[in-house]
Amino acid sequence: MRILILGGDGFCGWPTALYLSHKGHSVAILDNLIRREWDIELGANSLTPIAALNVRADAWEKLSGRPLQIFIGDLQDYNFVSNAFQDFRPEAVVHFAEQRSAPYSMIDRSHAVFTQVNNVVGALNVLFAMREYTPDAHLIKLGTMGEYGTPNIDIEEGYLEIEHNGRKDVMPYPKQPGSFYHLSKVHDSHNILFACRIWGLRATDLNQGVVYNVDTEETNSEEALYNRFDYDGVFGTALNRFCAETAIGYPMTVHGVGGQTRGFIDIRDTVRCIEIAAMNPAAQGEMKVYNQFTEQWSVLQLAERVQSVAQQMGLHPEISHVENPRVEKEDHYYNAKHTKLIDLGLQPHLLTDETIHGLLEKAVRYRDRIKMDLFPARVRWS
Ligand code: NAD
Ligand code: USQ
Repeated sequence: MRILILGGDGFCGWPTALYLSHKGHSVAILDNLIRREWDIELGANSLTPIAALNVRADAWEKLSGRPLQIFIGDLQDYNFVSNAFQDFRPEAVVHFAEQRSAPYSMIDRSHAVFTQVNNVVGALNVLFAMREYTPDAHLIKLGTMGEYGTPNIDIEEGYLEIEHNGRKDVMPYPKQPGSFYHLSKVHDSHNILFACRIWGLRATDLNQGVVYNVDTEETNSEEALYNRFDYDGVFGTALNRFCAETAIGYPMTVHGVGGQTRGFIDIRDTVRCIEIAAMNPAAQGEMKVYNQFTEQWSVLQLAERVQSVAQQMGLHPEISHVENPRVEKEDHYYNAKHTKLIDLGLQPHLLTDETIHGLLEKAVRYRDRIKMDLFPARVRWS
């Protein structure tokens, strides 16, 4: 298939591009490289060294013999988006290209506005380009489990059957997101559903949980292909941050009591889920929704898993309960369905001690690159 990866220079997009290229698909990457600018803005860096996009793409072509076509530009620029769609004519479009940090979206008014404009306008431009140039293509859009929030009932995969005053209907599951970033994903979901309904587009909305681990077989094959490893308080996510912190003896930053429970997924399963979605396109006019995670953990449970593996490695892991900078429930019911991708053939990499060991090892190897002052999460919700 001809697959266009929007956001293909990012944490999920780069390994997905290589995985699908390795599987024999014709892959193009579209990215405006803004993620690298946010690192500069925040004084942050990837724990692992990451090559420039043209350098990593050349390294991949040299290794695999498979070129990656590159489009550098902004999804907010419709002329650029139109040209890329007319040039590449994708059969599937994988959309990762958004501002994806909840803390970044909560810094202040301008970061909240930027996040929602970037994400909502970018996704709208993709929908219009698909309608105009590739109406049969399949949109695979990254949403997030955080769209649902933490309701006191089971979370279904996208839709909920409701009975009201004696009548029944199937409707989008109610959304109670926890940041302006997560809200942008809710807005996208509504726009995509509407575009499917009125224009007959096909789409799959993947409500992904928190991604952990860093590399896939392809990105691990040489240093020029390494994936980014975010560990700072804005873009770093729970388990990976705990490993980076432990690697230099910094106490793991569990927010509050740590009972916050989320769905988690290994990056190796992320790339496979995208492949599964691509191989099972939605029908014309349909928006499928899958919950893309494999296990639920509380953040304290994750910290304890890291602690146990790190002790076996002779490290000295500590867990600290820092004041929670977010407004979120720290002790709550959580039971989210996630069977649809398994039914389609996903064989999950569940969280093993070996995976945590690998992450800790990588963090120890690059510990000199860690800037300790990036660990505290300083962005406050209230
Ligand atoms: P990332 O920030 O590493 O990558 C996003 C990429 O998109 C970056 O390379 C960035 O330069 C590019 N981009 C952003 N805005 C753009 C624009 N307007 N035009 C062109 N390119 C643009 O993020 P990620 O971790 O790879 O996440 C990818 C997607 O998956 C996001 O939509 C995110 O919401 C979703 N997701 C991520 C996680 C996670 O834990 N990382 C979990 C659930 C869902
Ligand atoms: N947390 C800690 N300590 C830390 C970091 C986080 O206790 O050092 C807690 C947070 O308070 C939160 C939970 O861990 O309760 C998850 O936070 P996170 O930073 O790991 O992830 P989150 O902000 O939810 O966002 C990440 C990605 C985002 C994606 C989302 C999936 O950055 O793009 O949408 O995971 S989900 O959480 O399912 O919405």
